[in-house]
Amino acid sequence: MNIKTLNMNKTAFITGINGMDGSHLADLLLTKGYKVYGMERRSSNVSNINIKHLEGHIEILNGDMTDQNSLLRCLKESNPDEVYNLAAQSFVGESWNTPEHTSEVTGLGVLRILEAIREYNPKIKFYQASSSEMFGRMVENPAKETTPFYPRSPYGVSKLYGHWITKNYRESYDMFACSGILFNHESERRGIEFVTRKISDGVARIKLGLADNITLGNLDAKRDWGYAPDYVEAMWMMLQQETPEDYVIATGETHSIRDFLTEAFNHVGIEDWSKYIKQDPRFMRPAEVDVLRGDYSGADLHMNWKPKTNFSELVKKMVDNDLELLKNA
Ligand code: NDP
Ligand code: GDR
Repeated sequence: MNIKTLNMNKTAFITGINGMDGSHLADLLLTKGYKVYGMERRSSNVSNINIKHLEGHIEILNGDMTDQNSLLRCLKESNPDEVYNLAAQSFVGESWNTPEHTSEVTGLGVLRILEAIREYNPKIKFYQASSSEMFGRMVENPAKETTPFYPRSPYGVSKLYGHWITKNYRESYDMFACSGILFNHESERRGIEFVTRKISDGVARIKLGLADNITLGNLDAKRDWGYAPDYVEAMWMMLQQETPEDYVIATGETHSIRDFLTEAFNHVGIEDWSKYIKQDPRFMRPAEVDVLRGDYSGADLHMNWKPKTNFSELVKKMVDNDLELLKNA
C-alpha cells in the first residue's frame, strides 16, 4: 500500500458539507485529528440536519460554487492542506430541468475551485467527486478506470467536465489533484428524493400505517450500491497516496430497484410489495442509465480499499433508521 503514514494536525476544507458525503467525511476526518472547515451556501431555510451533531467541532464558511471570489476567500480563511470538492447539483433527474445551472455548479464549479487553489496555494491536495454517471451507457461491464465514458444526462456531462479539468490541472500545473469515480452510495443521511431513501422512508411509513404506497419511476434500472461511510474513507485514502491517481470505488455487484424494494419490504415482514407501488411517468428520465457496475480492483490493489457493507446490510440500516425517525417524530 503506497499510502503515507497518518499525519495528524492537518486541515481539510470540504465543499458540500451539508450533503450526505460531506457530513460522513467530516466525521471521518475528525477521528483522524483533522481541523475541518466546511462550506455551505446561503439559504433562506438552512437544513443542516446532517451536520447538527458536528456543531462546535467543525467551522462553517459561506461560499458558492458559482462564485469564484467566495471560493478564494474560503481557502484564505481555512488555509487547508486538503480540499474535498463534494458540492454539486447532484440530482440526475433535476439536471434536465436545470441543465445550465447544473453545468455551472457541477461542471464549471470544479474549474473555479481549481483556479482558486492554483492562485492561493498550488500545493494543496485536491479531491474531485467524480461519478459513475460518467459511464452512463456502460461501454464495458464492469467499468474500470480505463473504460470509455458515455454520459446520459446533463449531470453526467457536467461531471465529465469536472473529471477532465481535474486531470488537466494535474498535468498542466503539476497539482496533486485526483478524482474518485464513485458508484452509487447511500446512507441514513441520503437526500429524500433519491430512490433508495424514498423507498426506505416509504416502506417505514407503510409499516407504521402512515402511508399507503410509494410512487416511483423505472423499477428495472440497476445500480451498484455501496455504503457512504465506506466510500468517504476511499476519498481520504486517495489524498494520502504518493502520487495522485484516479480510482473507481464500487462494490462490483448490481441490483435493480425491484431488488431494493424486495429487500426493504421483506425486512419489515412484507412479502408481496406490488400492491404498495405506483408508477408515474414524472419519475422516468428522458435518457436512462439502465445498469451500472464498477470494478474496484485498482483501489484494492493500490490503496487496499474494499467495501465493508453489503447490499442487504445497507438496506436494513436505511429502513431501520427511517422507522426510528418516524417513531420519534
Ligand atoms: P448531496 O446532494 O447530498 O450534497 C451536495 C452538496 O452540494 C449539498 O451540501 C449542497 O448544498 C451543495 N451544493 C449544491 N449547489 C451548491 C452551490 N452552488 N454552492 C455550494 N454548495 C452547493 O450529494 P452527495 O453527498 O450524495 O454527493 C457528494 C458529491 O459526490 C456530489 O458532487 C455528487 O455529485 C458526487 N457523487 C455522489 C454519489 C452518490 O452516490 N452519493 C456518487 C458519485 C458522485 P445544499 O445543502 O445547500 O443544497
Ligand atoms: P442516480 O440516483 O440517478 O443513480 O444518481 P437516483 O437514486 O436518483 O436514481 C437511481 C435509479 O432509480 C430510478 N428511479 C428513481 N429515481 C428517483 N430519484 N426517484 C424515483 O421515484 C425513481 N424511480 C426509479 C432512476 O431512474 C435511476 O435509474 C445518484 C446521485 O447520487 C448522483 O449524484 C451520483 O453521481 C450517482 O448516483 C452515481
